Amino acid sequence: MDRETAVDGFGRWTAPVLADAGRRLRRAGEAALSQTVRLAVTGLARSGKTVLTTALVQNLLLSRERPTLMPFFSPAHERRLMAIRRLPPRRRPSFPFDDMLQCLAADPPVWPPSTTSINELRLSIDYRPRGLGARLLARQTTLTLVIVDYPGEWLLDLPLLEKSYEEWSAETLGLARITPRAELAAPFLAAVDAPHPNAPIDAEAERLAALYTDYLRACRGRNVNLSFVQPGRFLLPGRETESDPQLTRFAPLLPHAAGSGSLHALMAERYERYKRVLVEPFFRDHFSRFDRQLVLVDLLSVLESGYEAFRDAERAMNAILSVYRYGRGGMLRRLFGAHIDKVLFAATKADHITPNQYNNLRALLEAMAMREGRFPGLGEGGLGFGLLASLKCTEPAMLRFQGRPVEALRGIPVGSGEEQVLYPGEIPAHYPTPADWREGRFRFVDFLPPPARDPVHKGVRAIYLDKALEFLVGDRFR
Ligand SMILES: Nc1nc2c(ncn2[C@@H]2O[C@H](COP(=O)(O)OP(=O)(O)OP(=O)(O)O)[C@@H](O)[C@H]2O)c(=O)[nH]1
Ligand SMILES: [Mg+2]
Repeated sequence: MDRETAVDGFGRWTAPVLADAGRRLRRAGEAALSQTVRLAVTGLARSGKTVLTTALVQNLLLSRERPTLMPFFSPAHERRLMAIRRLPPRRRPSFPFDDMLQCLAADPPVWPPSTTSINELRLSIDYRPRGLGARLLARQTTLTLVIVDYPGEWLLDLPLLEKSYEEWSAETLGLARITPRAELAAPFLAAVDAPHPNAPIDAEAERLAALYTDYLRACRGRNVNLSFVQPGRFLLPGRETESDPQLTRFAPLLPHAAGSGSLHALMAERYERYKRVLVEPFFRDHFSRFDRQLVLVDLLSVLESGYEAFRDAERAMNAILSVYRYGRGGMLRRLFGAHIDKVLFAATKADHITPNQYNNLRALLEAMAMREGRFPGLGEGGLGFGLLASLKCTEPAMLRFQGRPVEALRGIPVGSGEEQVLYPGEIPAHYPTPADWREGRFRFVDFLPPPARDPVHKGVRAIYLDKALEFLVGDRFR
C-alpha cells in the first residue's frame, strides 16, 4: 500500500486533496506565526553601537552552524535556527555591515569609523517553533529582525516635547551653573547674563547658539565625559539640518528678555521649530515603531571620568526612562502610540574588567536607573540590566600579588605593542560616593583588538551578546 492510500479509508483520490489541504493549512499557520520585530540599538557617541550591531549579526549568522557560539540565545542553543538571510533595508539607509565586518574581521582587527545617523539592517530568520501547538501549525516560521542603529543623543531630546522654551531654559541654565558644567559653560553664561543690547537679533542669536554648542561639545570632551546633553542634534545634527542649518541655532535664555520681536521670542520660535521639524518626526516615524530597545552605556569610561560624569550618566539614563514612568498614559504612548515593551540597558566593553567584577558592574547600572523609582510603562520583566563586550579584546588570566592569586586580564594595552597580563580596575560593590574616586580607583586599561586567532569566529568574539539578545527578542522565537 502506498503512503497516499494509507492516509485514510476514503480511497486514492481523497489523499492528495487532504495532503494539499494540510499543506495549505500549514502555510497559513506559518504565515500567521511569521512576525517582524524591530530592535533599536542606541547609546551616546562611542558607546559601541556599530561594533555591537556588526558583532551581533555576525554571531547570529554563524550560530546556525555553530549553536555553541550563542549558548544563552535559546533558538540557537536549542538548534531551532534553520536559515538566516540579510534583506535589503526598507525605511532607512542601510547599515554598512560588510564594511564594518571587514574592519572587525581583519587581521589584526581595526575599529570601524564613527557613524552619525540612523540606519537599519534587516534579517530574515527561519526557525522551528518550540511549542507543540505551534509545531503542529507550522514546521518552520520566519521572524524578520530589523535592527536600527541611531544616536542616543536624539533619544535625550524626547523630554523636550513636553517642555516649553521657558521651562527648558530655566532647567538648562540652572544645570549649567553647577560644577563641573559652570566652568565649561562660563563663556556662554557670561553672554547670557550680559547680552549685546544693540546687536541685531539674528547676529546675537547666532553668537549665543555658537557659544551654547561649544559648551555642549565641551561637556562631551574626553576627560569630562558628561552624558546629559540637550538638544542632541546640536552635537549630532543628522541629514535634515544640512539644508536648514538654522534648525540648531538657538540657546536657552533668561525670561526677562521676553517680548514680541525680541531675541527671546526668536529663540523660543526656533526651539519650537526644532521640536516640530526634527524631534517629533523622529519619534513618530522611527521610535514609535520600535518593539524593543537596547541602550548601550559606556559605564567604564564614565567611572574613569569621575563622580560628576557618573552622576550625569545617571541623569541621562533617567531622562530616557522618564518616558516609561507613567504606565499607559506615558508620554510616548500618548503622543505617538509607541509600544516598546522591553528595554535593556547594557554596560559595554566589559572585556576591560575581570569576570569576578561583572556582577558589580551590572548591579551598579541597575542602581543608577532605579534610584528614581519604578517604570510601570514597561511591563513585568520589561526593564533589564546587563553587560557585554561585542569584540572581546582580552582573555582572563591570573597574577600573583603578595603571594596570593589575583584575577587579571591578558591583552595588548593600547600604546604598548605587546601582550601583557594586567590587573584592571575594580567596580565598587556599593553605590559610590565622591570619596571612591579619591585614590584614582577607576582606571581601566584600553586594549587593542586581538589578532584573529580563531578563524571560525572571523575575529568577532563577544561576551554576553547572546544574553542580551535572549532578553530582547528570545520570547519572539516561541
Ligand atoms: N574593548 C572593547 N572596545 C570596544 C568594544 N566595542 C566598542 N569598543 C570601542 O569603542 C569605540 C566605539 O565603538 P563604536 O561601535 O564605533 O561606537 P558607536 O556608538 O557606534 O560610535 P559612534 O558611531 O561614533 O557614535 C571603538 O572604536 C572601540 O574603541 C568592545 O566590545 N570592546
Ligand atoms: Mg557608530
